[in-house]
Amino acid sequence: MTTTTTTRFVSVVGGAVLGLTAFSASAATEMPPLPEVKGEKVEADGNFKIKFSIGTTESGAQYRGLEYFEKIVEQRSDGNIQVELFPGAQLGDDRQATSALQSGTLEMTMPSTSPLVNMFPEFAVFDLPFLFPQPEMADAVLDGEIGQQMLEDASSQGLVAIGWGENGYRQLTNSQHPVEEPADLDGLKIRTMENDLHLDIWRTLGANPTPMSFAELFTALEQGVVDGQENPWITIESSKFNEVQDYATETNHVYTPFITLVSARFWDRLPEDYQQLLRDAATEMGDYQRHVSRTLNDQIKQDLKDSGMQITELTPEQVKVFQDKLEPVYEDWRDQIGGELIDDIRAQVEQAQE
Ligand code: EAX
Repeated sequence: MTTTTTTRFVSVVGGAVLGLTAFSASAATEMPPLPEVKGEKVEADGNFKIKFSIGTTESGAQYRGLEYFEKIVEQRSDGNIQVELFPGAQLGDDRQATSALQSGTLEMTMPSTSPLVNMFPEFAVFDLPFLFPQPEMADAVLDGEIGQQMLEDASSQGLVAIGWGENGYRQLTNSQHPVEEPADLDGLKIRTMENDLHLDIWRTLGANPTPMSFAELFTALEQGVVDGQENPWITIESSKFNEVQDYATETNHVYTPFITLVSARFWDRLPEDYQQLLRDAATEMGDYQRHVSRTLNDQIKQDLKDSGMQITELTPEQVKVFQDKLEPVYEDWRDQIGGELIDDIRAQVEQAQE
């Protein structure tokens, strides 16, 4: 490990790593320590088991968040609720896991909002390009009234929505050549999430997009079924997309939230005090998981470079070319998403910018 990486790593997790002596080359993905569990034990009747499934792998920030959730829930329920984690889409991708919650065969999952837009059309607002210039602006919206209302709205159709997390800012990768401007996308086959607005974005930019579930993505990239995809740095690394993608562009084109969902069938069997415990744990998981994701973001970008990926960092002028080209997408989607919601969020973002 180089000195710079060591310094960066130590600065990320502070004194907690000083006791460790050896680092492997992948030490950069070592996670910050899990925080202590705060709060009293919750007394209630019954024993419960939660299977919690996610699409991203064990080495991502999302999984680290789940480990904290597990620790909080198991400790504070005094072991009466046991949480078992299933990363890497082994129990299904975002959509499959969500429908397993609806049928009651799985208790929890934490998908990106984007593949759920067919169930909850207002989620499409988070697919609008360049909506949140800073992650804290997404926090303000998600943790404020709008996000709260959305959790309530999404607590229907056999689901209970209890919190937000972050997948993060999405970056473009591909196997063909560096991309610096929309013209470089001409003809590139880009996998998108199963989401019409994302398809529209990549079509508008001149690429040839195709929707596909996350679970199929690595193989599709490896076999050249698609040339590229887009996901946050941490997801690119934890899914090893860099092994089959030589080029990346730091586009930051969309900020994707994760939403924490519980099966309503399971929820209805829980004593109220345990329901509240899950809500509290989901909030703490969300805060911690955002923290992990943000602390590791730059470091992981550097790791990807070190591993040989050619990363194009765009100047503000270059970003503006993408933004301008995508401005029509706002008009096209305005009525479908709800103009008022878009205006509210944009107003909140502007306020936060001042
Ligand atoms: O569970 O499909 C994707 O690109 C997402 O990152 C997925 O929600 C991860």
